[in-house]
Amino acid sequence: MRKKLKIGITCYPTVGGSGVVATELGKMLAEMGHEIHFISSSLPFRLNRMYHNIYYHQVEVNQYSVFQYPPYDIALASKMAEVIQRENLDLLHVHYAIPHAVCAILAKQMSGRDIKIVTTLHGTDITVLGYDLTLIDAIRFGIEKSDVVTAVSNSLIEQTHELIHPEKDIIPVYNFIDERVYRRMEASSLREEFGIKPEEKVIIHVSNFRHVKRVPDVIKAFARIQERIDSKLLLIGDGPEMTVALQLVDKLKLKGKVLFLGKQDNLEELYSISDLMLLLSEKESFGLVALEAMACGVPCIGTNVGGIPEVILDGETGFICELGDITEISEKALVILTNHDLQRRMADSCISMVNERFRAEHIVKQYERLYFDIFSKG
Ligand code: GMT
Repeated sequence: MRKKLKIGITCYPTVGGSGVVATELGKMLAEMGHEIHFISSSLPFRLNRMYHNIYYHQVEVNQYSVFQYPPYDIALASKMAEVIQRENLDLLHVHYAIPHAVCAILAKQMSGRDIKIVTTLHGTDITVLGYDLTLIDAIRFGIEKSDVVTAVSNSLIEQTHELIHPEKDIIPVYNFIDERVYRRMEASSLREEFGIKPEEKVIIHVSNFRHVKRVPDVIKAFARIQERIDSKLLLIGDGPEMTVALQLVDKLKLKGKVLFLGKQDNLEELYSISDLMLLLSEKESFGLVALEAMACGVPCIGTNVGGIPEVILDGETGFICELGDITEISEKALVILTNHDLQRRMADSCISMVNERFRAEHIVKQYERLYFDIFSKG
């Protein structure tokens, strides 16, 4: 029988793809019998009830008047070291090279134990912070000193090599979703609640409304789509670009056609009433929301950016368009929305693609194999 591992997981616990993936991974590893210890500054938002084999250790970050900034990194490393010793952890799986991999390396030294470190790169740590010359050495250090480094797409691996030049091999492990949650379901009452008429098509966009998500492009593309076909746009999420989005909707006279629904749980219900997802980002190492939508049978239009073309297969599960090309995006959207057979075919391909390439069980086993490989190499 295989050894059950004691695994510490650290991620940013607030809403965001990396936090979601880290939490779902922990939940599934716990279901497989491993003992999981989340070490983070607040309870990961998907850890919303008691789970067998899962423990949570809160990092307290105090604000002292002598410090200009609260010492999160040091507090996290100290908590990691404490948990490594007290719980006798076998390995730490951290999400983000900085600060989390660097904290794990410090914690390993503080604890004096030969704990193994697995680091997963999600994108922002490389594609945004990697352009900050003052951080490159720290990112490279976090990568080089980890036992295993994974990244969520091949594109992210390429970018990491271009920007950071690590010597270490980086292993691609795609993101996954829990197919038991993300599946097409009967949610027609939601359409009525939102005042969506039976003949109207529904387009959805889900993000944290950061500039890189290009929410204005989503609205501009929708403006063209709704001139040709009865439709509504659901905007899910909140963030720094919200005011810009509200103003643009006003300017383009789309009030009543664009529904701002804010942050939402139970996204599977919203995907289940949608006909098309738009993900038009200028940086995106993977695009977890596209995977969630696809699992619910929603074709996607994404930009030719980062890992998006690895998730949305052009012509099969949606279309890939050039960044900012509103004409191409709206025309491709209309191709899907006006051709019932194509929409149906793409919806079916989406569901089978998620099953073949991004199946939770396979991806979680991939991580588990990587963990065991470290120990078998000694
Ligand atoms: O995209 C964000 O703003 C959040 C960020 C995060 O750290 O949660 O998402 C990154 O990780 C996700 C999970 O691996 C990926 O699906 C997103 O594509 C990636 N975001 C970027 O690369 C901008």
